[in-house]
Amino acid sequence: MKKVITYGTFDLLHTGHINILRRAKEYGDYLIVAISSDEFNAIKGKKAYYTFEQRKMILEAIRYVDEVIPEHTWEQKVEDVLKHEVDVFVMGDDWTGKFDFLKEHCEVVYLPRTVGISTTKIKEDLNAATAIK
Ligand code: C2G
Repeated sequence: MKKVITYGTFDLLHTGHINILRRAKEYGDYLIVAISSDEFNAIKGKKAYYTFEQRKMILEAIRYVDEVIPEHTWEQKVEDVLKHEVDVFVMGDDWTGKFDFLKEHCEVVYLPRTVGISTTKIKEDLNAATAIK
């Protein structure tokens, strides 16, 4: 069984997230998603709208996702790849090069981001719409 892993916050789930999850799954038979904990999001300078538990529940409902694990630190990736016997690590290309150190343990793939959508844009558009009312 070929195992794939990807990492992220996945807040306010949108088609950009779905695209990368679908494409990541195409690299194998089993997709693990490591979702950033609320505490790790704070380290990333992010404040998710949904809690870790809510984001985990939403991702577990996606057909491409086989397992959801927590992401607590930047450093856990090598341990995760070894522990879960991962063959392929996939991330959006905004991260190109940042995780090349994993190449000694697994294949590293950076996929093009979906243009025009992001959790930040969703929040900004909603705030703007509310302001107009
Ligand atoms: N993504 C995408 N297209 C978008 C938005 C996001 O392909 N329009 C991808 C990102 O490149 C990332 C994944 O969706 O691979 C999750 O995005 P975020 O939830 O923003 O995750 P991020 O904050 O990049 O966290 O250790 C890695 C970090 O946890 C990644």
